[in-house]
Amino acid sequence: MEQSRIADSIGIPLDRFIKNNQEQFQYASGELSQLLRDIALASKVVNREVNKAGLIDIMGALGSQNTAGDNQQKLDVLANIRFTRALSKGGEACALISEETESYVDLNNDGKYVIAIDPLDGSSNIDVNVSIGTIFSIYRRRSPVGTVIQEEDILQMGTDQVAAGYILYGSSTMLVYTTGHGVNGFTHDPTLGEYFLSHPDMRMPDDGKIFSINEGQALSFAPSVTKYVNYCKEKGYTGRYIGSLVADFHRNLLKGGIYIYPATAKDKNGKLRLMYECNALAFVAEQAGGLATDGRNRIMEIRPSALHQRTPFYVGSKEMVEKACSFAD
Ligand code: P6P
Repeated sequence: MEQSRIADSIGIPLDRFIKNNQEQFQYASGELSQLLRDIALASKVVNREVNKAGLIDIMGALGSQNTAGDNQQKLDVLANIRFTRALSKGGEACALISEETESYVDLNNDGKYVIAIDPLDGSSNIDVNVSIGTIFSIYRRRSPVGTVIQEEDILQMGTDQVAAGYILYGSSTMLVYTTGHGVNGFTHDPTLGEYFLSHPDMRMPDDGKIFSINEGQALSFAPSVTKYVNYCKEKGYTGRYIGSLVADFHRNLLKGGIYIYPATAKDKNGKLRLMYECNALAFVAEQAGGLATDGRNRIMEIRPSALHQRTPFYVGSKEMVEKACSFAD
């Protein structure tokens, strides 16, 4: 969007923004509006629960585990229910891939879109009042509308995303998304229950001085990772690791920086999941001028073979990711 339109647009509601920019979505903008409305609605409910988690008994773990073996927190399960219900009622989605469910969820054979979602990433931070997030990807189904969902609809590459974004439940709650025409950020006004454009045409600085990595795993880093971390320290960069991917990513998007979750002894293929964490943030990063790789290859060109597959994840400012990958042997 040219600068003048940006200035005029700040403060407009999400729905109005989508209508004003409908040429940017390759399909009917009403379908995108409905999908983002479904996601925004669920996020408002989750936001309300997150903001009062300490007051009612939804803190802490359920005692169950999700497909990835992570201990499920009560808010994880609640968030998954909210997003599943909102997308099901909205009618646009035919299937849902979620970190919280083993297989994909069949929603509506007449739906045209497949949603991949991490309903509440960073949930281990819920009890200590640290920002958490929702991450989502939107794909167009490949099989004919009205037929049974096929595997080709589910395991699509990141380059096939038609939209992606995240919600950050932080000091303020923000929805940030892209449809392949740049990145725009909306801030939730709880008094009006609406998202308003606050960060038009977001750009990730080409370079930065912040690196995010869990150095508690340093003893099992590959030499290339150790070399890059030492390079950052020699340059006097700042180490910042919130332990909540969306929060670290969002800060790096605004200020410049790199987030790395490499292969470790504990997670041989990295900890983060391709389908509902890495692809979405890779799309946003690239659309904002950044980069996302697995240490060598572009994240969005990884051909998925399993719903919950993991990948090493390097994402952030273009020059920082390029430098980190230059150490790969
Ligand atoms: P570790 C949260 O569980 C998460 O998926 C990301 O949000 C976060 O960046 C990472 O894992 C933290 O993992 O192993 O450093 O505690």
